Amino acid sequence: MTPSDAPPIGAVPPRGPRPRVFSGMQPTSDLHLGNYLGALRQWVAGQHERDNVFCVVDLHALTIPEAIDPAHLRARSRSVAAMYLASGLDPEASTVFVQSHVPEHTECAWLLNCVTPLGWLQRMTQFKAKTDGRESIGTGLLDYPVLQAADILLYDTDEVPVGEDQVQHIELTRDIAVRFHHLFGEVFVLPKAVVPKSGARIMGLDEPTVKMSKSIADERPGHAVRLLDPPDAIRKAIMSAVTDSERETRFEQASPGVRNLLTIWQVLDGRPMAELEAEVDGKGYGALKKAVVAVVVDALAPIQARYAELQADPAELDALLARGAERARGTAAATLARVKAAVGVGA
Ligand code: ATP
Ligand code: LTN
Repeated sequence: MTPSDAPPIGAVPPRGPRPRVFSGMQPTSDLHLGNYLGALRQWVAGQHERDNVFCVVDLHALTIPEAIDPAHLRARSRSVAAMYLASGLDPEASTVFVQSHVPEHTECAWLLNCVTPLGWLQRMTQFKAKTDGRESIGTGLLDYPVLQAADILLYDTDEVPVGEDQVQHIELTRDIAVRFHHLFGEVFVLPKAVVPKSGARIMGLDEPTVKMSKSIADERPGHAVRLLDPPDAIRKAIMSAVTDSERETRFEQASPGVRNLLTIWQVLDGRPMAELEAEVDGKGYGALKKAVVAVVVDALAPIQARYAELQADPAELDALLARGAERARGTAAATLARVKAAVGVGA
């Protein structure tokens, strides 16, 4: 079919004055400092100037089925949602919901699958990394970015605040939308990734050449600081972070482990890097690590306290997620109707 003989379709609805933001995290395991500094912190910081939708992407978590514990997945989705709120998302300003509660995501993903060349998916860095060394690779893992594209496009999203590792997926989302437009006419808003200037790629404390990640943290206790870690565990992980045998604390000259610690400190402290460098100059890495412990413990204490309060009232959280899903569904259903009309399916 060519655009000229495509059926008439509903136009993209008028845009509100605020940019629409959409983002999500997988409930694969407990969130860590990289998730907070790379994504969650940005979500909270911009929420009152934007129109926000934040999702717990439980269907994405199924793409590595061996790592999933079905008995706990539902509870983990709830606890990741509680973590969003505990980190400062205001449910009045932000719609918070669980992906599988809004069935339009999977339906839209199918429609997008049909316009997505296989080669685009095979080229994704995350797909290559997650399949490396695996014998059996699920189709869901290959298709992961198409479901992510559906998540984003369903909400007429302008901005997607994410860590650096997700930029390629957001670019693919735009490519899929553009290809759909060529085939069937314009129905989507084209989104862009928004990546923080600092903290977009926090590295593993035990191996500063790899990204801090939930899956590695499950296997290696010293890899990450988790947002729910008590102060002792935070101290232990940071004090044993891998550095080097020098005393170099100037960011530009420092080794990867030291840069990572300086980055964490700078983002949470807010002062310019030069001021922090001067504060620990010549004092060795022990002083740097102590400063990082202090700032991380301080940043996480209020989040942990709010999380505990939310856990104490599970019915309230469930009600909030039900309201979130209902609100999300209103937008998602309208977009999906445009998509179906464009391709000529549906009643
Ligand atoms: P997994 O190991 O299960 O893939 P993950 O730790 O990579 O998990 P995701 O759920 O994939 O976490 O990511 C959620 C958000 O956190 C995304 O926006 C991602 O870019 C961001 N993020 C993840 N890890 C880091 C990190 N080390 N530094 C900065 N941002 C990160
Ligand atoms: N792939 C993302 C999680 C994710 C996402 C999204 C992020 C799924 N759908 C939509 C932003 C927008 C990750 O962080 N691993």
